[in-house]
Amino acid sequence: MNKEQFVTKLKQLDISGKSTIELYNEISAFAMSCGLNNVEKPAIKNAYYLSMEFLIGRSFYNNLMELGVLKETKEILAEKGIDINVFEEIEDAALGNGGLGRLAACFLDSAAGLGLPLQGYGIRYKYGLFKQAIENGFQVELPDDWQRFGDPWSIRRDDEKRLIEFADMKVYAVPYDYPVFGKRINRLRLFQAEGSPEAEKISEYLYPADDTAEGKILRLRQEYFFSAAAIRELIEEHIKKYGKSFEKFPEFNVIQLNDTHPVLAIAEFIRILTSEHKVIFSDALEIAKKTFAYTNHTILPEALECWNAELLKKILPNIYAILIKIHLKQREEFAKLNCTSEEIAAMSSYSPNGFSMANLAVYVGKTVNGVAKLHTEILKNSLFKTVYKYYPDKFQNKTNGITQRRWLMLCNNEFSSLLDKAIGNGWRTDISELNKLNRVISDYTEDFILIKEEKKRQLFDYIKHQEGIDIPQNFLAFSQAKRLHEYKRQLMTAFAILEIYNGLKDGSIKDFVPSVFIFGAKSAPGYKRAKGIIKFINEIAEKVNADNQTNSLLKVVFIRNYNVSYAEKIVAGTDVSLQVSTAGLEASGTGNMKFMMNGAVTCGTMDGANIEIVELAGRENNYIFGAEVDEIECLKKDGYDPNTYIKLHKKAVESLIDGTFNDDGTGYFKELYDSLTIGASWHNPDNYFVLYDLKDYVEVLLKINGDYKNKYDFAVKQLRNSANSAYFSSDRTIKEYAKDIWEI
Ligand code: 26Q
Repeated sequence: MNKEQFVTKLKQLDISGKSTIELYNEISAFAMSCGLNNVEKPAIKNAYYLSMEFLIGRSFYNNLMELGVLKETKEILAEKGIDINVFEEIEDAALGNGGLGRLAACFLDSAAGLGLPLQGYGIRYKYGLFKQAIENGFQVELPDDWQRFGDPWSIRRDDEKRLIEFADMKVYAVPYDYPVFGKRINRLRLFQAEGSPEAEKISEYLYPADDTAEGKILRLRQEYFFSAAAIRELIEEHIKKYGKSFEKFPEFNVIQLNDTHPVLAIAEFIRILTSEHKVIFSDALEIAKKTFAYTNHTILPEALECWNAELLKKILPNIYAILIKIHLKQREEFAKLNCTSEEIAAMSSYSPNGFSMANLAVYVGKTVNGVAKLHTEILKNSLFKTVYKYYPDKFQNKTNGITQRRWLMLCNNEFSSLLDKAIGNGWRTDISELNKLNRVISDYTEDFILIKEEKKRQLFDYIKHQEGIDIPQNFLAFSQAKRLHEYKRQLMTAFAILEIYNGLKDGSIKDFVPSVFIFGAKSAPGYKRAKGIIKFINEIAEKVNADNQTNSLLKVVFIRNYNVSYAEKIVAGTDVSLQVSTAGLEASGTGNMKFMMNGAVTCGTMDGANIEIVELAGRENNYIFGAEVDEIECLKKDGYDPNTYIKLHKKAVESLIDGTFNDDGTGYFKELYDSLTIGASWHNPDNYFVLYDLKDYVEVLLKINGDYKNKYDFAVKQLRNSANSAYFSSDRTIKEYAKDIWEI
């Protein structure tokens, strides 16, 4: 970055009569041109991150920070009478649903920050994840037209567009390049589909479901579209530099598949090598086996993609043919290993159900990784048990991480400054130095209490402004912010709140410290139960907040349109992070890490990365409750009857059906009740053990409430969490990928 040049330009900027959006575009353009001044030479070996989602959030503040001019920009604008916060009007680029997409964005940030050559490939959706409105307590989806603010952080590359062919149409993939600033400048290349109105549909919408493997043609087209564009480009680049020596391809390229969504890239790679460059099939497959690596992000069966054979044959006949060939080769290989027919069936990428993208990825992938210790163990011992038996060396763990630049430095300047004072500013470039805080916690606890209060005040002010709900400053803040899903158990939190509310009303709960429960969550538009849960929480919020007998003690807020920018405020202003998924089902979680780093305690189950959080920060500094994986397994085996537990929570649970709350005749609440008590054709009653864990949950929430009376000791626990959070920096995660998988 040429800082002087930027500062001069900014000082000369004439602001008169310009709208915020115009200023945003001009300042961003200055930063782009100065930031791109000295792009270094491409690396010899690059890692490529193929992902359907990049949940970037707002680029403006982050990029100015990475370019080292955020402070100057703030000052220069202030001189001109502009508060830098006006740019919060520019909405996020939400080209992702949740954890998987945000992880991709954190990884790009960390790689650039560390100077590692990691390049991203994805789709430039015209509309990102829907904007969420709440009408009468119900979620309503509105289109997210993020480009209406302009897109000054990208460069369109018409000269590098490529043609992608389906059986029934041809589509141009036009690249848009987003520089990722850091110690080196990497590139996120997002493809936009063009050529005809049908073609344009391919990159029109982000799939808003984060769980269902619906066999939708459009989804198939999206997956192939960007995977094929990326692969074609990489092969052409290789030929340009090294000729047709494809056996050398893995020396210069490694391709990380972000879940199964880009797995067709494997077939496309083999297709191009065999049909366009006359490489023999088995050689092409061997090269692919050295090039691709696969990350799994979920074990939920409904999220494991399986492509229907007829559909593939129709839309992508050449890819279909390659997939069949891979499958035959695979069977040969398994037979040589003397696998039983059950084992072959378990590992096979083709079955009467269709083509299993996960089985293809683990077969071809040189490595397979889970995203937290427990999750990787589950992959080895359950989901991919058979593969693990025959190919144990493929399996690795790579516990997720988050970038401390966005999730601490940018969102919590106040705490960051305190850290500078307490341990020096070395942690800003080497996050492992955060551990030093452990030695001086008692010297800075009082300061930290004040900072937490300030961040809480900022959050509550924002909530007041956005949601119109007043939360007094002294309230203890609990937050559950994540996608709405049954396994994440927001419903269990809703019941726990009702238990507390009822206890306050009947006087059985005494000496209660005023508390607020903050929810942020979007439901997939077609996910009825999740939508029912949102309505239920909003009904509870309305009742509880309006009750003058209790509302000086208890409040509930369901924030609208939870997104990256809102998250930045929530993680900094929260005391207690709620991470209460059914044990075994949350692959990792990354929100848990953001809260931890900002000094919140975790109230959670032994699931995903929570386990590693308490390992590092101490179980005594967090609040763990509920059934662990083994216990859940036993319950499933021995038969679990939720009706024996309902008795303990009759009033709360029956409020779904006894007229306490109103779902406007949608039937949502009755359906939720039935899901707990009688189950449905596709699952047992209370499939996620909400009622089983509820009693412990309420107890632990009350314990936290009691502990908070000693503010000092509570703040020490919070600081212990932050002081031990360096491990959850995505810098650490990326270094592990670079060393153990990518060899860059
Ligand atoms: C599949 C088929 C059809 C349509 C959509 C999908 C689909 C889309 C998104 C399936 C899964 C996803 C996203 C999954 C996801 O976000 N998983 C989360 O990944 C995080 C990063 O590793 C983890 O921290 C979370 O625990 C995990 O839930």
